[in-house]
Amino acid sequence: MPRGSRQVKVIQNYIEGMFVRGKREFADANPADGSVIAQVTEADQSQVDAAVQAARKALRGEWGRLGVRERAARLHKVADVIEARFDCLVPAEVADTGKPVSLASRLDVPRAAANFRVFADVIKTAGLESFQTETSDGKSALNYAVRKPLGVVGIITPWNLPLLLLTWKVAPALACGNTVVVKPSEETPATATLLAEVMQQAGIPDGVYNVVHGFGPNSAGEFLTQHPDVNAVTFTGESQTGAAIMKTVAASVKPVSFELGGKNAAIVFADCEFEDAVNGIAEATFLNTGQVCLCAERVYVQRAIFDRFVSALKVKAESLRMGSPLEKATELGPLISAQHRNKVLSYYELAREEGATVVTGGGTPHFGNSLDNGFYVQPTIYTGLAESARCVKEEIFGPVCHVAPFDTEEEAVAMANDTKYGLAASIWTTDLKRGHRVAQQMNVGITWVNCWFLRDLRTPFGGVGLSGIGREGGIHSMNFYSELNNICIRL
Ligand code: NAD
Ligand code: 6OD
Repeated sequence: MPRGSRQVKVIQNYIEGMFVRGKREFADANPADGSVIAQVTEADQSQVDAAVQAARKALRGEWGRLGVRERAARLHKVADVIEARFDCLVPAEVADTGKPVSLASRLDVPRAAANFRVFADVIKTAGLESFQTETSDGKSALNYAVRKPLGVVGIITPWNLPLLLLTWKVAPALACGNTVVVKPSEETPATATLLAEVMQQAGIPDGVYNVVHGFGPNSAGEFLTQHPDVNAVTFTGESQTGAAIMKTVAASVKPVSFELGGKNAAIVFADCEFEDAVNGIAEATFLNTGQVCLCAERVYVQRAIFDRFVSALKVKAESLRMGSPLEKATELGPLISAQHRNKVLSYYELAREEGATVVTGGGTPHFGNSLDNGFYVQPTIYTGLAESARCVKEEIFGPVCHVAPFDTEEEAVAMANDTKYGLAASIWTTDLKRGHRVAQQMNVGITWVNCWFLRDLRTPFGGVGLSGIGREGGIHSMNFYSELNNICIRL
C-alpha cells in the first residue's frame, strides 16, 4: 500500500505527503441510494495553512529544480499510474457521483490521464516571444520572455466531473512548475484523494500536490482563496460562487481563472442530418444527467422540422435507461444530492407555473428498490415557454431542455445570444457556410457544429459573461499558470 494511505472509510486531507485527519468530519453519500459511503475530514484553518506552507516549501525543493523535460516525464508517469489504477478510480468516481460506470470508464478517468499527457507535451513545445527592437541611436535591443511558475496555486472544483475537472487544472499547473493545494467539492472527495496516492506512486515529491477537504464559506474553500501565500486561484463552479471568490481574492490581487455556469443554446436547422441532430441534442441534454456545464438547456429548432424533432427527441429521452450506476447498460444516473434534486424539481414545478407544455418527464421515477432513496429525476423536455421565462433564463443543471421553434437564421442567433451566460453553443446544419456564419456570431467561448463536447485539449476553453473569466487549454493554460518575465538587452 502507498506510504501514509489507509483503506479509506475516512477520506483524509493530504498534506506534504501524509494523509491527515482533523477535528471535524462530514458524510459522503452515494447519490444512487443515499447511503453514506465514507466520512470526510474537514480541513480547518491550520490544516489549510499547513497545506499552503507545504506547497511553498516544495517549490524550493526537488520539484523547483526540475527542468521542463523531467517535469513532463513525471506527468506522463502520473498518467501511466492513472491508467494502471483505472479499476480503482472508476468505482470511486461512480460511488461519489452516481454517474453510470460506462460514462466514468469512457470519459472521466481516461480524460484524467489525457490531461496529464497533453499538458506534459504542451509545456515542452510552448514557445516564447522575442523581438529585436530598434533604438534611437541606430542600434538595437533584444527582448525575450522567460516563463516562471506562479508559485502555489489554489484549485477549487465542483462535483459534476470531479477527477476530469480537477486534473484539467492540476496538470497544467504542475507542468508550469507550480505546486498546488486542491479543494475538491464536498460532494465528491474520493478521487482527489486517490490522486494523492497516484502522485506518490508516480514519484511526485511531497508537498507538490496537497488536498484539503471541506465546504466553501468559512471552511476550506474560503481559507484557501483568502490565504496570503496562495499566488493564484483557479475555480470551476457556479457563477455566484465565482463572484464570492472574486471578492475574497481581490484583497490580495491574485490572478484568477474562472470556469462558471452556462445556459447553453443549440440551434437545429431544417437542413440538418436529422438522426445525428436528434442523437446529438439528446446527448447534449442528458449526458451525466444534464450535469455538464456545456449541456444544452435551450434548443431552437427551425419550424419546418419542429414537431418531428420534438417527437423524435421525446422517443430518445424515454428510451434512456435509468438505473443503478453500476449496471453497464445504465445511461442515466441520479443527480448529485437531495438538495440538488430539490432545486431541479423546483424548476420542473416552475416550468408548469410558467405555462410550459410537458413533452415528457417532469417528475421522479419509481424503482421499487433502494434506488428510490437515491436522487433521481426523469429526463424532461418542455415546449411553449416564453423566452423571458425563468426556466429559459436560469441554469437548472439537470436532464432538461426547453425546445422552441424559429423561422429565420437571424431570429435563432438573437434568441441563442439572449442570455447573461456565454459558455457553449452547438449548431446543426448540413450547410457548412451557414455553420461558419452562425458559429461566428455566437457570444460564447466554445461553439460546436454538428457535434457537442468534442474536445481537443490544445484549444481555448472558457466562457464569456457569467460563464467565466479567462481561457484554459493548450498554450492558454500555460499562460495562466506561469508568469512571463520579459528581458530586454541592449545590443
Ligand atoms: P459550486 O460553485 O457550488 O461549488 C464549487 C466548489 O466551490 C466546491 O468545491 C465548493 O465547496 C466551493 N465553494 C463554494 N463556495 C465557496 C467560497 N465562498 N469560497 C471558496 N470555495 C467555495 O458549484 P457546484 O454546485 O459544485 O458545480 C456546479 C456548477 O459548476 C454549475 O453552475 C456548472 O455550470 C458549473 N461548472 C462549470 C464548468 C465550466 O467549465 N465552466 C464546469 C463544471 C461545472
Ligand atoms: O472538457 C473540459 O476540459 C472541460 N473543462 C469540461 C467542462 C465540463 C463542464 O461540466
